[in-house]
Amino acid sequence: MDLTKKYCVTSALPYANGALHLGHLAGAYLPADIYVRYLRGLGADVAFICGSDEHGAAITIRAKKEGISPQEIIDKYHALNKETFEQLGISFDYYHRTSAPLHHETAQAFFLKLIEKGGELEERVSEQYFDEEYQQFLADRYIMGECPNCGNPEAYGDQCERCGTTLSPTELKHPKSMLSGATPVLKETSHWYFRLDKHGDWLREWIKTGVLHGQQHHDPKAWKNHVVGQCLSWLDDGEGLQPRSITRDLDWGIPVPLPNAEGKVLYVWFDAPIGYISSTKQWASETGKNWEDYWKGNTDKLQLVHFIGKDNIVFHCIVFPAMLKAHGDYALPVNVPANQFLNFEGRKFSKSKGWGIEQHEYLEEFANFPNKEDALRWALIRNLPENRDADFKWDEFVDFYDKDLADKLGNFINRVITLTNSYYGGIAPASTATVPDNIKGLVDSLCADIEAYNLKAAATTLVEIASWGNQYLQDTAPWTIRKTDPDSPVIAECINTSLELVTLLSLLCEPFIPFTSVKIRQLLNLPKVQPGDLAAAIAKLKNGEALLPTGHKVNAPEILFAKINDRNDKSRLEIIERQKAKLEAVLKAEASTVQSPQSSVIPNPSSLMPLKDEIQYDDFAKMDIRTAVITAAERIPKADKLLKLSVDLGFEQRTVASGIAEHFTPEEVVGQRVLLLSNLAPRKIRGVESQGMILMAENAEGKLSFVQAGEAFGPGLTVK
Ligand code: B3M
Ligand code: ZN
Repeated sequence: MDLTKKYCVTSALPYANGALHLGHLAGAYLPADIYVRYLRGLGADVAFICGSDEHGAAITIRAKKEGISPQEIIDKYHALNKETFEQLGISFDYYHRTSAPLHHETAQAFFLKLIEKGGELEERVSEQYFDEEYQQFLADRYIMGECPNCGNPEAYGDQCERCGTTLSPTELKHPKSMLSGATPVLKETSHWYFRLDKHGDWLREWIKTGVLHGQQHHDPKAWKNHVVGQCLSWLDDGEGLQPRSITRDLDWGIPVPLPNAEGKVLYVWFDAPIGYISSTKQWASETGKNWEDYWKGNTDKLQLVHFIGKDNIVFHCIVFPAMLKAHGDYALPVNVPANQFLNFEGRKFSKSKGWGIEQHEYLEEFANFPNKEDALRWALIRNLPENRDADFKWDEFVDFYDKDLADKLGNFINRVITLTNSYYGGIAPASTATVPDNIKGLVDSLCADIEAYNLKAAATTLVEIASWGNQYLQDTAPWTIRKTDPDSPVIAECINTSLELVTLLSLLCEPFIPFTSVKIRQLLNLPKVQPGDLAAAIAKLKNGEALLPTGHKVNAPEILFAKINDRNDKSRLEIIERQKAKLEAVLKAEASTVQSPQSSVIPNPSSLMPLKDEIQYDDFAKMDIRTAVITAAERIPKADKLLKLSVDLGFEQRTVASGIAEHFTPEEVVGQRVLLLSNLAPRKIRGVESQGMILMAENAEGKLSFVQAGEAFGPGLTVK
């Protein structure tokens, strides 16, 4: 790590229209906190920046639903998210908010600079849906209609949540305004477009090779494969980069700072990333720093890193860098280590279905759980979705806590402090002991893993060091030597070596489980870890110097982690069992709704498709439905909901893009017998020419299953 450079580390600005769940924590916040705490431990000059994203249609829709103002919505959730992050030890240097005047000024100045540069923004007139009752143009999310690809009647104007197809409002069939419910009319309006299409060449080279202006800007091999893959498929997608509209007709957002822009605001995804800059400005103004040192300058002076979830990759690797480059004054990110998604007990987090737990709910429901913050941090760290989706399970939460924290780390530390007190009255005996060489190697690999954003691997190494300590004590067995030779120097050597390891662990664990680091430092009678302490310790390891001064007196021992699975005290396990019981209740309710249609609980009508309008036999006769078999399947980059299927019709092969990727893996569907609507006009979906549609049945909870003919029916047969 080059400590002569400054570091600006950002985490995605969460929308202030709802609480955050554990998946958000594992995605963009906890990884960033680990990385920044490590940097601080090295003594780096780092700014850790975040804040609330407070504009956009989603907030106004939430406000309308709750019958309160958008300002009340953002005030509520800005405060909740800010406080919850603090309680969980996510140590931002500043948590700002995009409704702040400073951000409005910063975003407007950014916009005007692009106007002034010329050629970066252009005004275009287009037809947009207008709600005549509300006398308001409709943002994409305010329009709902039938998806032209999969028939979902509740597709939004920008995307179909069912098949994942990106849509534009005019593609929806039977569009309805979500404000009045009426059919909207198309009306001319003008908006400003960012000429993203002019940036494709340098972006492609920058993403592929790390080269910018002919210089090596960053190491492209240091970027995660799935990030580069998504960017390149987006850049190389048939349509390539298009000019992007960056203003909206909305009454909530940052006014467009131009005389002829009455009633228009900056598009939320234009202003939000600029929120990183305004948050840094606010922090710098309160700390006497120069904000430009953290946003301007080449990579031998400044390292800019964005931590995000995978759904924000395009905005952070393509759109925002293009905006920064177009503006001309700003640095570009040297890495965007986006995480994949965390699922919860095998399913997606879903507040409406009661599946999952929000950060603040965890803190409330685990209020009496010892080490609740680090228990959660550790469980998430050991299962971070760094390169593929991961799944949070309560049983694993218990295992990681009991096996890693209680049995290995806590047990080792407790034995060392206890032995130091009982053998030497708490005073480290004279000895030349230092950290063993093999441990130095583990420290190097732990640091290298953090610097490469392999945080899960780094955490595993931390446990390995504690395990080595336990084994070392067991093998040396000072308690046995003491019986016959109480003054043996081996005992002093062993205790001191172990104290050195405990001191080292108090430093190495700080980025991961900071609350525990404080406790270990108390047991060692040392101050909390300070910026630069890790670097100083690593230097001592290299020079073969001891971390603890001879004669240092430790405090009395205290158990750090009482096991959850404790037959003498079920209280901690009961808290976990209550969480699992909540999920069992959700599953039971679902099962009773689906299995007994005559049940008193009528399935949510919007999830059981209402009957469509009556048709004639001739309408049905136009469809040519055939039996078929899926012979191959693969994911489509950048389209989480789609699978690309090869389908055997018996007399020919077809390719179909099917919106089932959230329900089935490619492996699960190969060999599946299906029914194919075989004469549906071919359609290009995310670069795939889709030739037909696989028929699926959907239950009350949105789960899909294949519709198929009997076993004996091979491919190519006609369905009548
Ligand atoms: N608020 C989307 C999200 O919360 C958006 C991130 C903005 S980062 C500049 O995932
Ligand atoms: Zn669809």
